[in-house]
Amino acid sequence: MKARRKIWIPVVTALMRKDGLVLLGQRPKGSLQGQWEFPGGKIEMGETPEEALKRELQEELGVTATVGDLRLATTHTYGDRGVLILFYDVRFWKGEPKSQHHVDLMWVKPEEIHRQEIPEANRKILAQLTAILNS
Ligand code: DGT
Repeated sequence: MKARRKIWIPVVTALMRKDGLVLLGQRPKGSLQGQWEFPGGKIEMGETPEEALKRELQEELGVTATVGDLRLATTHTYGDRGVLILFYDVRFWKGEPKSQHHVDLMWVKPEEIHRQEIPEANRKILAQLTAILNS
C-alpha cells in the first residue's frame, strides 16, 4: 500500500488579551473536539498570515481585529500531518467576541491555561506562551 504523503499545514492563532485575561475557544465536533484553543485556523492559499488571522477572527468570533506582532512559532506533528503554528498578538478589535464556531468561549488568566484540556501543540510551549501573555 502506498504511504500517504506527509504534509505541513500553516496555522495562525491569536493571543487576544483583555484586562490580563486571554481568550480561549472550545473546539467543536471534529479533530481535537472539546479542547480549548486560541482562536484561528489554517492559512488559505494566496493569503498572508495576517490576512488569514483577520479572516478567521471575523468568521469565528464576529470581530474585526487588528493583527499585531508575531510572538511565537512552533511545529507539531499529528500522525501523518504536521502543523506550523504562528501565534500573533491581538490587542485591538471591533465588536464583542461571540462564538460562531466554538462550542464556548472563555477569558482565562494565563496561569490557569494549564488546567484546561488544550492541544498538545500548545502544551509543549506553554511556559513560553505564559511568559508572552504576562509580558
Ligand atoms: P482539522 O479538523 O484538524 O482539519 O482542522 P479544523 O478546520 O477543525 O481546525 P483549524 O482550521 O482550526 O486548524 C488548525 C489546526 O491547528 C488543527 O489541526 C488544530 C491545530 N491547533 C493546535 N493548536 C491550536 C490553537 O491554539 N488554535 C487553533 N486554531 N488550532 C490549533
